Order: sequence, then structure tokens, then C-alpha cells
Amino acid sequence: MDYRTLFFSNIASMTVFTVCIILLAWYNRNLAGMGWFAASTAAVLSKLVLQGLEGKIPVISGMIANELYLVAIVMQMLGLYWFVVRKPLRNRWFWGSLALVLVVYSIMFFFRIGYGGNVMNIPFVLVCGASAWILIKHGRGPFAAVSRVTAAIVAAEMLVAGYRAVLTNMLYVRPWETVNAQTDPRWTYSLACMFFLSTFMVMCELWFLVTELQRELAEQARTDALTGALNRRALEEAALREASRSIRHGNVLCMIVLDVDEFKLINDTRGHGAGDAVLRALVAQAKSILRLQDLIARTGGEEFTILLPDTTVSAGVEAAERLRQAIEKLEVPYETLPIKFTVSLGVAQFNAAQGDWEVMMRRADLAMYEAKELGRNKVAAQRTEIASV
Ligand code: GH3
Ligand code: MG
Ligand code: MG
Repeated sequence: MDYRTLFFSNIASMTVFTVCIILLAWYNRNLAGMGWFAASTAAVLSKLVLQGLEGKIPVISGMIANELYLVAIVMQMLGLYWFVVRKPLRNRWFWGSLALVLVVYSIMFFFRIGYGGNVMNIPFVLVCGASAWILIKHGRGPFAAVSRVTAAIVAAEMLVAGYRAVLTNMLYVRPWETVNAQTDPRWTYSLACMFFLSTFMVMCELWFLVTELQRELAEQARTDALTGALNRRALEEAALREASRSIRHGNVLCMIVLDVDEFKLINDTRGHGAGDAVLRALVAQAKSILRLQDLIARTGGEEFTILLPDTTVSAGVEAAERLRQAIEKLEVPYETLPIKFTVSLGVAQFNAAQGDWEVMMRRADLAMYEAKELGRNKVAAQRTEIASV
């Protein structure tokens, strides 16, 4: 295998991948992770082009090519981080170290200081290791499979890059001399290995995209488009799961049914758009008040059901009261005049002896009607036995 053929075939496939990933990132602009992947493949391609031009633009092309390779692997890590963590990486130490590494390498390159390659190679190996660690630690749920496979590939990249770092120190420590290495089979075959792994990596990036789109579809099938609350089907699933957990382990389980007071009046006086704004604000407020494990679902036009695992009826009443007070204070900005509204809430605790979770929901619903009868903007707990209703 000769270096030139290997190099040419890699640059050809990398061009195709870069175009594909850039197009996919463009048509999925809401996915920042795809943007990082596109930038990363573009950086790898630019690196290869610069490497191909070696000698045409003396010194600079080799130096920038090496720096671009590190930048590319960092951008790839940021893409992976986005998919599995969903937050931008805000770590001053990380960005500071990257800047420092690039500056130190440039200086060593210009002043022809030996062993400069290590300043690129060792961080490269570390970033591969960090990527594998991020994937193993955070790749859960629908991303579990793709994260594990990708972690294996970046770990393999780390090993091969580590081997090449050792070779660099043995073969040529002066970064401006790269020619003799091209005839060394250890160098050529390990390079082929890196190319192979980077092709695999592109496939994984596509897998991340497919997984994300599947996740979004599944999410849409579970949520209400207007408010972002769960829909009835998702509530049923969760309630079934929690009720059987309660029967098996004896955990308490509680439900709140919430209905907006005089909602028709808001629609009639301020318009349908105002009603929609109220529903959205209500869900946002409820989500900010409830615990992470509590679920809110839209079960009617202006009626919501909240499932509270590990919660007794008295704790449920407290949560409902907190919600009632917070909503009472809420001012929903709409056109020139903010909207104020109230809600009535009914609370019931799961009791397996009385029936399934739907019985609990009916009892919470009855309690909500009691709250309406008490004059609205109230919380009521259902004590009536279902048989006597
Ligand atoms: P109460 O205090 O007794 O609950 O009175 P209410 O006016 O809230 O109850 P009612 O059941 O009479 O009215 C509910 C209204 O909710 C009627 C319907 O037009 C409206 N509605 C249902 N879904 C939506 C929606 O998605 N957006 C808007 N803006 N209105 C909706
Ligand atoms: Mg109502
Ligand atoms: Mg209603």
C-alpha cells in the first residue's frame, strides 16, 4: 500500500462525507450537534487538502493541517456532547487549555523546537479518551446503543493515535520533516487504520441523527403540541407503570386534576389566542413548581392531570395549594393587557383496593368539581368512596 493512493482515496471519501454531513446539518439546523459534526468533517477535509498541498505553501500548511486535526476532534467531541448531554460545554479550563496548546505548538513549529508533535498528539489522544468517557457516562435511553458503538470507535482512535504519537517521537521529532515517515509501513498502516475509523465515525454521526429524529417523533407522539404537556396516551402509560409499582412495592401515589376557572370567559373576552397563551403559561408554571418525577398531562381542553409518584394525599394537597397560589399570582403577557386567571384542583391518592388508576383519576376529578362548588380557585381532596358516588 502506498501513501499517495491511500491519501487520495481518503480525501475522495472525506469530500463525499463532508458534503453529506453539511447538507444534513443545514436541513437540521435546530440540532447544534450536527453543526459541530459538519464543522468537524470540514476541518478534517481542509486538513487533508493542506497536507496534500505540502510544500506548495511551505511550513504553514503542515502546521495548520496538524492544528486542524486537533480542532476537528474537539468539534467532534462537542457534537457528541450535545447529543448526549444537551448543553453547550462551558468549561473555561478546557477552552483555555485548547488555546494554549495551539499557541505552544505554533511557537514550537516556527522556532523548530523538537518533539513539537507531542503538543498536538497527546491532546488528540486525551480528547478521544474524553469523548469515549462522555459517551459511556451520558449515553442513555435511545442514545445508549449508538453511544456505546461510538465510544468503542473513539477508544480505538485513541489507541491508534497513541501508537502514532509514539512513532512520531521515534521517526521524526522535527515537525517540518514529514517525508521519511511516508515510507515506513507502520506509519502508513496506522494511518490507514485512522482513515478506516474516521469513516466508521461518520456512519456513527449519521446514526446519531437518525436516533435524534426517532426520539423527536416518539416525543411528538407523547406530547400535546400547544402546551408541551404529555397527552392522555403518555399519561396512561405512566399511570399504569406507577400504579403497578405502588402495588408491588407499596409506594404511595397521588393525582391532581386541575381545571382552569371560567376559561370560556377568557376565550370570549380576549380571544382564542389569549386562551392558548393561558394554557401555555399554566403548563410552564406547573413544570417549574413540580418535582422532576411528577408528570403533567393535558387531559381535556383546559383540564390537566398531574401524576405525583411517592406522594401522599396530604403532600399532594400541599403541592396543589402551591400551584394554586402561584397561578393566582401569574400575569400572562398578552397584547397590551396581561391576563390573570385561577384554577380549581382536586386531589386523590391511589388505593388498589378501590380499583385501578382510572378510579383514582375519577376521584380526583370529583374533588375538582367540589373545589368548583366551593367557589373556584380552591383545592379539594376527594374523600367520598367511589361506590357511593
Ligand atoms: P369552569 O370554571 O366551570 O371550568 O368554566 P369554564 O369556562 O372553564 O369551562 P367550560 O367547560 O364551559 O369551557 C371550556 C372552554 O375551553 C370551552 C372551549 O372552547 C375552550 N377550549 C378547549 N380547548 C381549547 C384550546 O385548546 N384553546 C382555547 N383557547 N380554548 C379551548
Ligand atoms: Mg374550566
Ligand atoms: Mg373543563
